[in-house]
Amino acid sequence: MFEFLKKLVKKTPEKKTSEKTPFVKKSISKKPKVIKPKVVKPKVIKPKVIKPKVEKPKVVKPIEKKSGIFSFAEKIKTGLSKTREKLSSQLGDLFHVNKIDENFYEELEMILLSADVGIAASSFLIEKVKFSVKENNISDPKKLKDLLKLEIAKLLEKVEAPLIVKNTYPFVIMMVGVNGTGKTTTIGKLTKLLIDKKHNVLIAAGDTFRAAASEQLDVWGERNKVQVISQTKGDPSAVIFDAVNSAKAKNIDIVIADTAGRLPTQRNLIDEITKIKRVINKCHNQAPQEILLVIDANTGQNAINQLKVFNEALGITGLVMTKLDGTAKGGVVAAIAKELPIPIRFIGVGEGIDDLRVFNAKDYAEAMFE
Ligand SMILES: Nc1nc2c(ncn2[C@@H]2O[C@H](COP(=O)(O)OP(=O)(O)O)[C@@H](O)[C@H]2O)c(=O)[nH]1
Ligand SMILES: [Mg+2]
Repeated sequence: MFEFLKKLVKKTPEKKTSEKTPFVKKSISKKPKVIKPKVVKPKVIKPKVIKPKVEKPKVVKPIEKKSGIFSFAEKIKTGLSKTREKLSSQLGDLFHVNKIDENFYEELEMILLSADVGIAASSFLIEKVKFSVKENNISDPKKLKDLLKLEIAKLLEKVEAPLIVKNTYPFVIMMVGVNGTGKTTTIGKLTKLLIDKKHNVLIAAGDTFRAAASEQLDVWGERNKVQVISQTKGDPSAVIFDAVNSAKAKNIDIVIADTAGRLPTQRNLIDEITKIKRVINKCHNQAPQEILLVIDANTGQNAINQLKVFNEALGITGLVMTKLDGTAKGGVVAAIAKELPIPIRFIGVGEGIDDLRVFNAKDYAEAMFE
């Protein structure tokens, strides 16, 4: 028995020791190597999971901003489509010519004149373009379009000065211009813009010469939910005087005064509107703070004459160029910028309440070309 047991005992430890040593040696040397990377791995994975979560909103924001800017510029582009279509087809033909020479410039000048840019502004722009072509060694006529666009934008910057409502309430805006240019319609659109800027507005129906003028203003008043002050067969100065005093009493920020555009003679018209200006000034020594001349873009070069006449009589502080949507004469703003640079505050691109835009030189130049 003992012999047998001894044999058994001897055999087992021999086997154990012989098996243990290689096993232990292997396990000690391998285990820490396996554990270390396991600890590191989850640290690498975690930030990978967080990153895409942070990136997602960053992608959404620029898309929103881009679409906003895009849609605004697009509206001006639509308004100027007739001018752009005409310029593009003519310039397209011209740019098929290979050489930039004197003939090329002469034709370019004719194209600018046809878009009512006017002689002074056209020759000014051609000189600028010629200079840039020499400076930059440009030989490809197609590159000229960008150059021209840039020079027009620079010229138009002279008349880019948006209307600022000064803190001298009531701020009185007097609308003047010849008959049919769009004074009454612009009052309706401008009221909307000012209401959107949180101003309260009162309208004075100062065109007592045309029977339907006051009814037309009532419609715009209702659309904008603002009061329109009028008198049947009243004196225009008296109507506007009442309106400014009423605005003072009611703490209303802005009074927009409509005026007649046609009287039996031009002298009568000028006499009446200069009288209105004096009367407004009696109500408030800083008013009218803004005298807006409304010009129909279809008038083309005659716009300069209208501007001269009204400016000499009243001192025009700003312009509204209307009906740009229906004309190819959109270049007239460049003529104004060159010949009598009075700020173009707004442009009218349609008959709707939202069809008045703040004038911006770069957007305008961009919208003039394809
Ligand atoms: N297409 C277009 N029509 C306009 C614009 N502004 C005014 N009109 C239209 O021109 C006409 C004369 O406008 P109105 O405001 O009565 O001119 P006012 O005599 O100067 O007061 C109306 O039929 C208006 O709808 C414009 O920007 N675009
Ligand atoms: Mg009118």
